Amino acid sequence: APKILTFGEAMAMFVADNPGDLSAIENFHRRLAGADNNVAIGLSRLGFHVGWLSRVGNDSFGRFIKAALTAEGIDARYIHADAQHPTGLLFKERAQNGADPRVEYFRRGSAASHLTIDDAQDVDFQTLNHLHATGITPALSESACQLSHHLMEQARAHGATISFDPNLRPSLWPSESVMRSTLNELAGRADWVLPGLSEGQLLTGQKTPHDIAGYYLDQGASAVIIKLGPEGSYYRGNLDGQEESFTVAGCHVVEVVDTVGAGDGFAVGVISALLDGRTARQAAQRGNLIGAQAIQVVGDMEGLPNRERLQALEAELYPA
Ligand code: KDG
Repeated sequence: APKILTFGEAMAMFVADNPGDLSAIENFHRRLAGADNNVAIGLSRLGFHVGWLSRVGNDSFGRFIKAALTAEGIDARYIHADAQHPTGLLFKERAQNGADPRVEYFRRGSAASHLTIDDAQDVDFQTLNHLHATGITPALSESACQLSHHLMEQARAHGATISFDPNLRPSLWPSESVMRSTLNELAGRADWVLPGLSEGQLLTGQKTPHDIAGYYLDQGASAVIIKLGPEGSYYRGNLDGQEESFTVAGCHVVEVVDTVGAGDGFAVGVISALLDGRTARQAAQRGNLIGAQAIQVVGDMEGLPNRERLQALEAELYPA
């Protein structure tokens, strides 16, 4: 059974061939999207045995998702088919000049929004080392939110570590206050909390990385790593024995092609490094490094490196 588990909604994503408002775009390229499955792909490329739990529709896009993830080496045993509801879709503007592109979702009522606790029935928690959760899944529906709580609770009860990326998607939530309280509650179940700076500010009401981290450390996290964009990342936690905090500089990026997926790449770097037994500093560095790879391509996950490429990049950037 998989050693690492992620869960949530994957979508077929249509990226506009040209810049401009989507209403005027005729041609799109199809890719794969979904924050949690991006993380699954990144970890699988690094050689981890990863499972991804979800529901996909009994349609061409559901088959596309399952085939794409299987081709990436992801264990598909927890991908359930839902004959009643369609696979979610997403359309994305062509990004320009490094700005965040706009997206339009067609995912309300999707197969993945019908995820429930029942979908976790067959999960083998005994063999699980790590669970990665995002703040998108609990936004999909009440039942998907219950599943998020359930998986985190069970993972913790069985001694697995848990990472949590809040991944704020305000348009998917009924209100900002529900988003805030739900995500803070879920973060309270995690060991490693990975917000972006503005996400952390919005969720905790704190201003500085130090205070945002303090909020989640008080809730029981052992590490908070805050993404600072081009400025790198900030770590505060007690992973390596005693509490420490530091900032790790960002990586050089040749050209920002599309920022979407940076946070997922960051999570891949942090999780893989910590599971590899690296220090907190090395984990923050690897998060920056892989996040920087993700933004130099149009899609979310095309830039995620395999083990060999990662070793070459690390040797170049952080010579021993
Ligand atoms: O992190 C990347 C995701 O934002 C993208 O793949 C789409 O999952 C997605 C979402 O809900 O925005």
